Amino acid sequence: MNRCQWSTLKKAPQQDAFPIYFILGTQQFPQLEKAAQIENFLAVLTEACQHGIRYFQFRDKDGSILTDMERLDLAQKAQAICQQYNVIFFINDDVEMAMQLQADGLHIGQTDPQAQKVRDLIGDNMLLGVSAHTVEQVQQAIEDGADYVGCGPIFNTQSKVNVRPAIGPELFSQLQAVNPDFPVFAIGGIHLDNVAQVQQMNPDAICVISEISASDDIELAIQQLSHSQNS
Ligand code: TZP
Ligand code: MG
Repeated sequence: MNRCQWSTLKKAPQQDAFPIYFILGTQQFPQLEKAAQIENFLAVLTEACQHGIRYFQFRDKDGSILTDMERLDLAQKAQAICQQYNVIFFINDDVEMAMQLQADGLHIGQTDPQAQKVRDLIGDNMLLGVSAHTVEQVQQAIEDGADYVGCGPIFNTQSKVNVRPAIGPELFSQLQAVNPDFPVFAIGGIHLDNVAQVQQMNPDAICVISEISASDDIELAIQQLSHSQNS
């Protein structure tokens, strides 16, 4: 799979379902032992893929107890699952791992090397996502060759270490307005009880960790995250 095949990640206006971008690492299961964390990770990812997520980001950090070898092995397994279900596979932060696995994409934050440098390293065939929190950061990401920006946290969240304050729907709209043709994904604190507000902002994808990873009914969670209840 290469970047040309995903030439636009922009949601078409007539498309009724919001694409779901699921992010997961073993640190989401801190109450379990390592082997059970891995087992749970794979089971949750498989179920999420079966029920129609569009994107997956492998984000094993922030307290993960895996060794580097175990992390690489798990990333490979996650990639194979994504390939089976035609889910676009991203790696968080790790340029080397993304290149080694030939992932569909890489996602970086503002504390990682600048997107332009990363784009030079990964070449033109890999998708590049960048976290952006201000109008300037969105402009810079576009200039640097990003394929989408992830903007948030929209609401408060416990799922990230050193998380920034919530940006709320108003700033999100300003970030979308930087370039109406550029894909802007919403992330952070999005749950079934507030997703209607997010859907009203018309993001190009809805990104979640805990609403899927901690769900008792992953199928229902994905259905409700992706479909507006008013439509
Ligand atoms: N980046 C900004 S907020 C966040 C990340 C990785 C965490 C999102 O997790 P949740 O559980 O969907 O709030
Ligand atoms: Mg990062």
